[in-house]
Amino acid sequence: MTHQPFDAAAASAAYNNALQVIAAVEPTIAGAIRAELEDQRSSLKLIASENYASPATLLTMGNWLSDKYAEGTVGHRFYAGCQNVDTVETAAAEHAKALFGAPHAYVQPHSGIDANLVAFWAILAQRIESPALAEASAKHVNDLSDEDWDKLRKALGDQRMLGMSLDAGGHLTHGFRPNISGKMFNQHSYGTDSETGLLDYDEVARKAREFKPLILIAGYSAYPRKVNFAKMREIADEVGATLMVDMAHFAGLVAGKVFNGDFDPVPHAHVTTTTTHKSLRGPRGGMVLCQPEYADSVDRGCPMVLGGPLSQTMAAKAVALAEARQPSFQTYAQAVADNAVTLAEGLMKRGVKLVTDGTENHLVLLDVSSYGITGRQAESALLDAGIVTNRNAVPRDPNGAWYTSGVRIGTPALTTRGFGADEFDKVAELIVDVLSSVTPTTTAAGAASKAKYVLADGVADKTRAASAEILDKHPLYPGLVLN
Ligand code: DSN
Repeated sequence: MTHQPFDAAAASAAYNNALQVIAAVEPTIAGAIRAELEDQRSSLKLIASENYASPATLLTMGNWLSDKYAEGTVGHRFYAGCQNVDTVETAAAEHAKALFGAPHAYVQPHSGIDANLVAFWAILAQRIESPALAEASAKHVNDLSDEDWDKLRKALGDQRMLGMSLDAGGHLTHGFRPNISGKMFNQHSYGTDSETGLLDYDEVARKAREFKPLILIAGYSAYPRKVNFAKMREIADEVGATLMVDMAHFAGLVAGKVFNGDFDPVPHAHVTTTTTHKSLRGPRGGMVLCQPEYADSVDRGCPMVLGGPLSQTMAAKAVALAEARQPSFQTYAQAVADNAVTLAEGLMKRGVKLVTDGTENHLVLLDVSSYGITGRQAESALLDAGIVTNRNAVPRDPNGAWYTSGVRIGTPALTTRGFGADEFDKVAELIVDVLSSVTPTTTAAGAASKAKYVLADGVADKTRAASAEILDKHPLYPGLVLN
């Protein structure tokens, strides 16, 4: 049982009463909330970045803390009457520091992108030697003149960032064009070895020496292996870069001590960012942890790049982080990693090609090209059968980022439901049954479609029935009953 324990009778009463209050005003929304619980209960949720937060965490977000403005930091707000927000923000930051052994925690970011933006600006403010930036960062952001901003933009023009390429599993916010980070920074990427699919630290070091980045960024959203952050720090130190780690995907494995020593980013990175809702199993939001020399700049996140903090979400972060500090979270995190290995082995023994031929974290990346289909067709066919995943590019993907040749699958959510080795082996079998039953449709010109397909008759129903059998044995929020 890896659910966070909760009082099912109290949670049922709370949700039934809340839904009654909501339905009296807008029944459509009460209906959608009910339907979402039903959908989540009845599908195999394998999206690597999703999880199920506890009722305590979820309930903490629905209250009057939401109504308070609190721009600024604890004890230094731009609004009066923030004493309770101060309590909430302090509790969340203290839990984060204790859980991750971080010298400083900033819990205001609303999302992972926001956390990364806060980190980028903090690093720029701390590191840029340009007189324009030094002058600008010595002032409070509200005191910058138009002329200061002009100089600042010019000073920022050629700042360099080295991060993992998107198709190797890096993230959009690590300097890629569609994101602001790709406009703020001149970005170069390191990839993975073309044979093994593994991160090649010698290549990272070579590129770092050549490119001399201001920021070396580590972290990923689709790389199925752990990263040696001690090595990454050595590389950063050699070239004078700031090491920033985005641990959004694997924060739960760090919190649960599955990743420790060289593989724990927090003691090695100057700045570590994360989301709180993935493997960490908290509310939807972000967070920045950093070494003391970055703390003042990080704390300027609001109003530098963030709107007023979401006090109700900071409160929920405190609750979820308190949960993650309990020994049971370590059991959960280890089960997430063990289940990923079972899933990987279950898929490989049935003939599926996995990027890196395995996993060391919470996710596996399937290369579905041997089935003659794209990632998009695989994702859609699996969804038809009640298996929720997402398509993802594989390294050097010939089908690009839209159709892709891969499907990314993660274990955090179903492990929360209590799935273990037997269940994940069965999940592997169901996935392979579906993938083997998909045929791309052919266009009028005789080419295979990259999006359309036919799933053999009966496969979706058979898979849904088999899934329902396992899901029924591992109910989501056991004992929580809606009227
Ligand atoms: N959207 C998240 C994911 O699915 O990995 C990262 O931003």
